[in-house]
Amino acid sequence: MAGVNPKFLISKDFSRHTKAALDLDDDVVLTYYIDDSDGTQSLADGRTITTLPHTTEEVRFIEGIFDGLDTLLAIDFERSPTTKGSDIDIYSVIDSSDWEKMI
Ligand SMILES: [Ca+2]
Ligand SMILES: [Ca+2]
Repeated sequence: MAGVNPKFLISKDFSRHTKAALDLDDDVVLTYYIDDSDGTQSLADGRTITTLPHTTEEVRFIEGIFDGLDTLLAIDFERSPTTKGSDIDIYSVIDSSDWEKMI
């Protein structure tokens, strides 16, 4: 906590600002999509990826993370059945068209 002025943490302006930010977040819903495709598909940014379906355990693990975040944060997380309109897309990628550039 070195360098943090305690007055800053309890100032009225600061708590008002925090409250305003939280009120704003009350309305925010982030949707996530868990991909289930086996094969090759194109992403919006032009990359081609090869994916495997997520296992039941992986899906439960991912849902658990978002459920935990939902409880902790004012933001709500909802699972989307399709990639269209989802804010976060999750793929189980085994190959990507731009991976060779990183080697
Ligand atoms: Ca929440
Ligand atoms: Ca999406």
